[in-house]
Amino acid sequence: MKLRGSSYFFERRNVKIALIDPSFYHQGRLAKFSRIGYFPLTLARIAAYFPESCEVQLVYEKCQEIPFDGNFDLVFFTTMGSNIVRAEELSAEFRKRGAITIAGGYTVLPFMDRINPNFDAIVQGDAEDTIPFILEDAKKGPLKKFYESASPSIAKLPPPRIDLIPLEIVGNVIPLEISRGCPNACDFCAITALYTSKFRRRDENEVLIELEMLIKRFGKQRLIFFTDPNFTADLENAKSLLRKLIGKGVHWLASVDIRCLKDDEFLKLAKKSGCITLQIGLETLSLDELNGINKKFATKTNYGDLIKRAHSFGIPITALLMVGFDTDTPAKFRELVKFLITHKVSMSVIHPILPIPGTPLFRKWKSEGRTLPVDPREADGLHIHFIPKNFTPKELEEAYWQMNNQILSYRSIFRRFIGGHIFNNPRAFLIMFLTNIFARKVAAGRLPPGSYE
Ligand code: B12
Ligand code: SF4
Repeated sequence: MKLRGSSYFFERRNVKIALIDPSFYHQGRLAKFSRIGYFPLTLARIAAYFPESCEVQLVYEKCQEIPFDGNFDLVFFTTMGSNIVRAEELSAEFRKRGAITIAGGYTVLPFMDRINPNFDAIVQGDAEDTIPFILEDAKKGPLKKFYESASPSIAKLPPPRIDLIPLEIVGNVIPLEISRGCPNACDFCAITALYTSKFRRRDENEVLIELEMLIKRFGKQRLIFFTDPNFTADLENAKSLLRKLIGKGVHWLASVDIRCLKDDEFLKLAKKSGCITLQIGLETLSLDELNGINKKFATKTNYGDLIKRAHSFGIPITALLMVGFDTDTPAKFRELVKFLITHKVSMSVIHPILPIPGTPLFRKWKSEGRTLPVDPREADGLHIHFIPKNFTPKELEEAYWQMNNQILSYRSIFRRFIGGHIFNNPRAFLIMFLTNIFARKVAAGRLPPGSYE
């Protein structure tokens, strides 16, 4: 018999660990996919922090069954959005079977009070400087209830355990991490809540070695997505990396800060090194609103001109936008759709504003009495958790879906892809065209954007 919280299981080899990325409930049912298109790095990265004496299994519930009878000693859950609810259910099941359960990831902070009793321990922040302490404590006795990362240096990291990722569930896009955090600290951003404005970078050589590992395991045909919140937070280093990617035959996408579009050298390097799209947080067309959310740097740019510039260098743009600003109205939404079509923006990912606990925006709206209680099942980036100014929450939600449908209508897609700009990089624009077709399916099912197979 195993004694929970005792040193028993660490005295033998083959301590059994499950690292689980739970699925999420969608319209009352657990979402299941054949593959994960946008494959997260999280579990493979965390797995690297367990010693050889541990037998580690990664479980991606969106595609795999949960091995309830795996006789695990420790079960770790990563959380993002609404999957926290499923993590709680799974934790209860594993606890019944005698395992110790630990939750971490982006959604623990917003739901701390609720989830506290449902896991043996909760981790806020990175795995690098928390897993070793958890393992140490597990050897001695019960875990502490709460572990908090001090966001350590990530210059040198052990290689992620991509060997543990089952190949058959990996979609077309695979992750590579260059940095963590973002110096910009926009008022609404989850990254600001987790890391404040602390920005950390990995050693370039290590990144290149990891890239070779990815190519070896997954092949060159898949797109590399840089998981960085802001790939160009350090523009010179980003350029240095791109120089080294040239000639490797890879294709990639990344989230960047709009100011990089002013830099000719960056745009040339991006095209030459295989960029398929740059995802840019435009958020809104209103300069006042950009100032209000502390994204002042974006007010000093002209979105239309910079998108045109990117196109002239053969770089398709993915616009990341939010709805629910105080000055938003149905007329403003029509203006936004018109802007995206006129400027032939290849792809748009839109979310209602999410007041995330820990952000300045959340604090402001809470003090104004505008935040609404959040059912964690609806923390999926698609529901409204605040009182908008010119809409009721329900009206805003409907306007949001209507806008998605307009942008992803065949008419809009064709208008955005017809034009001379596509000849500057036909392959990249073709991939983006096809992504719109996949995104139509995702939006028709009212799934979170990016839920590609
Ligand atoms: C890939 C990705 C997705 C993919 C795949 C998700 C999946 N699990 O299959 C898709 C596109 C489906 C997705 C969906 C969503 N996502 Co997402 N996603 C990402 C992205 C780009 C990369 C994640 C990654 O691989 N990071 C690299 C790894 C190494 O870092 P990490 O995950 O942060 O993990 C480290 C630490 O956080 C920690 N850690 C994490 N989990 C655990 C667990 C334990 C036990 C421990 C100890 C440590 C630990 O240790 C790791 C190493 O140190 C991030 C942005 C980012 N830069 O992180 C957004 C991000 C995490 N997503 C975000 C959001 C908002 C969402 C959505 C809610 C909205 C949406 N986009 O539609 C949905 C959620 C869907 C739902 N059902 O509810 C936000 C997080 C906000 C929040 N508070 O939850 C982020 C930060 C994007 C952003 N800038 O706003 N996402
Ligand atoms: S630039 Fe992007 S990643 Fe950086 S703080 Fe602002 S929204 Fe977050």
